[in-house]
Amino acid sequence: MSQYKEIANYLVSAEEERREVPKVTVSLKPDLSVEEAYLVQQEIVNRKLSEGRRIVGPKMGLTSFAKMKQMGIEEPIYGYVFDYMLIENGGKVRLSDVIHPKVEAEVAFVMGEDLEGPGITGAQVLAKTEYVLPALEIIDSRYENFQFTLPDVIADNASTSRVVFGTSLKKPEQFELDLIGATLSINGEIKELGAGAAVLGHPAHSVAMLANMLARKGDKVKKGDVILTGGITAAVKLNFGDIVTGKFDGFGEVSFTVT
Ligand code: 0L1
Ligand code: MG
Repeated sequence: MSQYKEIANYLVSAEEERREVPKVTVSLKPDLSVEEAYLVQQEIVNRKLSEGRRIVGPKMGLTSFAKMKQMGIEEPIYGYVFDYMLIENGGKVRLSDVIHPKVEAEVAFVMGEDLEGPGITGAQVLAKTEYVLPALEIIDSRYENFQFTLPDVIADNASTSRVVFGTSLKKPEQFELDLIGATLSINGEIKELGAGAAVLGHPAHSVAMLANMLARKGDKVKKGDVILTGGITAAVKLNFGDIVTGKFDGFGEVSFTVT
């Protein structure tokens, strides 16, 4: 078995057994590079597909300039959302299904056509988008204390765990997505807020960058993909009993309860 597959199995076991594990770079592979980390991530994707899971869409992470500066990186990262990660709007996230979850508010895109990089622009993304919708992403690093290096978090499928999509589908031309304000409340108290511009200046730039990054491995954004573009707000830790609500100005509301 390749070392990438071994690391992928290590991370999938942590996810399935709901336990945090030491970072890959602590001892399994201290010299793991970003390129190798994406090969590990691909092994995770292959394993889930072979188990009958379906990809909902790729997602972007670390898209705020603040997070990129904090991690010392110049471009965001991507991972994949699978069907088993979906929670219905108004539904429940069970703490026993996850490790140490956090939530962030995001804008999602539903693609009406394929987007093949390199050279894709935000304007091209908007022209090929069928709908946009609000979402809450639950991230859940498999690593101890939610701490990692850049290769670690890429290998760990960008901490992807659960997603609640809103039920209001909007046409992208109805909105200036960079100006949409969002609040993230827990038990009625606003914990974080932000605007669409927190995502690389405009959420469409995030999808463009995703298409351009996927092109490096000969892949593309596909018609029908539902894409999380990155956090408008910082991520907030979840606790038992939390009622979580994301309100997006004129765009919709998304909520779930932690049980
Ligand atoms: O979706 C995200 O922005 C998460 C990317 C990975 C970083 C993290 O877990 O905070
Ligand atoms: Mg996210």
